[in-house]
Amino acid sequence: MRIPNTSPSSIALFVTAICVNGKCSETTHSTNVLSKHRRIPLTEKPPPLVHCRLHSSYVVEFVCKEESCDNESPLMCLMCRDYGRHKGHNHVLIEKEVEDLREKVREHLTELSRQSEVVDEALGSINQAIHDLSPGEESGTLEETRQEVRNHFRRLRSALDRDEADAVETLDEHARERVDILRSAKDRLEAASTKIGATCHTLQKALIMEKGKILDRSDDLLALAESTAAEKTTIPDSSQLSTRIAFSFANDRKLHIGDFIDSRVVLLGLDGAGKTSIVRRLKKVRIDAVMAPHPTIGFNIETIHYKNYRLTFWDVGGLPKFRHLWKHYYTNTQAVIFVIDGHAVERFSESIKELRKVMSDPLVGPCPVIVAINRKDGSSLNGPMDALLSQLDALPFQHHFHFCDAATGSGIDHVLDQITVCLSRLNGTCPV
Ligand SMILES: Nc1nc2c(ncn2[C@@H]2O[C@H](COP(=O)(O)OP(=O)(O)O)[C@@H](O)[C@H]2O)c(=O)[nH]1
Ligand SMILES: [Mg+2]
Repeated sequence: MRIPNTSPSSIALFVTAICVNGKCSETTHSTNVLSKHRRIPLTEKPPPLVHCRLHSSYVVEFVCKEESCDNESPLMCLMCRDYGRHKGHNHVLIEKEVEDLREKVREHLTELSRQSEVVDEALGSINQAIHDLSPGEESGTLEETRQEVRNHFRRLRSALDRDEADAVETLDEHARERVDILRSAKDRLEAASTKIGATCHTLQKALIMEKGKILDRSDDLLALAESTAAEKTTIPDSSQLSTRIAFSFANDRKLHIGDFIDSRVVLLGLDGAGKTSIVRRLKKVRIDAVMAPHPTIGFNIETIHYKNYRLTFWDVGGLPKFRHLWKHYYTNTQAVIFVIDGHAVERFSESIKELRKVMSDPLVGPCPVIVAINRKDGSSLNGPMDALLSQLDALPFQHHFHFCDAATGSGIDHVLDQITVCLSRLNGTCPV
């Protein structure tokens, strides 16, 4: 039990009760000294009184509200208010000020606890999102989305497998029809051959007959010879006997079998860039990696069949003294392949200069230009190669570029595919 200090301004004397069931306090307050004291529960115990720092026997009762007040503390006792540093200052009761402040603190607390709930909720959501997006988790949206992506590709693969099977079936069907036609032609020719053989045999025997006998049979023999000779024996032409099959694909990936389209492709580029080697590779001629450099004088011509194209490649000499002749080759051509040696860094700018000249010549017309960067697979780009690609990008003419390597053959198919895609666009035919 404790009796708090009281100031002279206090009106009541308070005693706090700390015994749990109150018995102790009742006993204590039954004495003469304390019987007049009022008892209140500990929870209602008033806060300790604050004493004025300047007038220690006075309790702080007011708070200064004077805007221009420059006193160290706004707390005022009666002495401060009536005679001291806060004399004449606006002021309010300390209880009111404290209550206002408590109200504000309560409001802040309410707001902060609301914010805390929001933050906790956000933290929960972040944790859930991290879990859902973390690779390796068995459940969660990443795993679900992965599954959808895999399903997408599974569907594409099975659609592609179906299209491939259909395309091969179409090809087999075409081959079967061709074989049927060839077999009937073969049957007809074999029948004709048998008949010709029999007739020849009869005529040969007639040659050694006695005079009377051959004359007796003269009408029969001549009629047989004439009728056999008159029989039509249709010999298949070379197109029927050609075993190359021209094919293309429609947008829906259906295989179409038709005729070959003839196209001319010109290979240009500096001497030593690899033009002749690329043509040899296209022709599937074995290339020795150590083939000695051998500048082309004039040009080489090679024809290859690819999909539904019969492509005639004009491999033109690239030495400086021949470059003024290039225009005679690219006039009216269907495609240009400009070859750059991907290792000859010191010749990149010369290559770009020549490429720019070709592409800006109106004689090239709408023909597609494919830039083949030879001796390079594109996997290890370095500074000069980056710079070359930027220069190619900056050219104000449409072109396509591919990395290739004539020595190993890598990337050559892409160049070929690009040619046929460009030619199909140009011809308005099915893309291949
Ligand atoms: N290692 C390597 N050497 C190549 C490649 N392409 C061409 N060469 C060599 O480079 C030299 C010049 O090639 P060539 O085809 O004659 O160049 P062209 O003047 O443009 O026709 C030859 O010695 C070729 O063997 C390639 O992709 N890799
Ligand atoms: Mg050459």
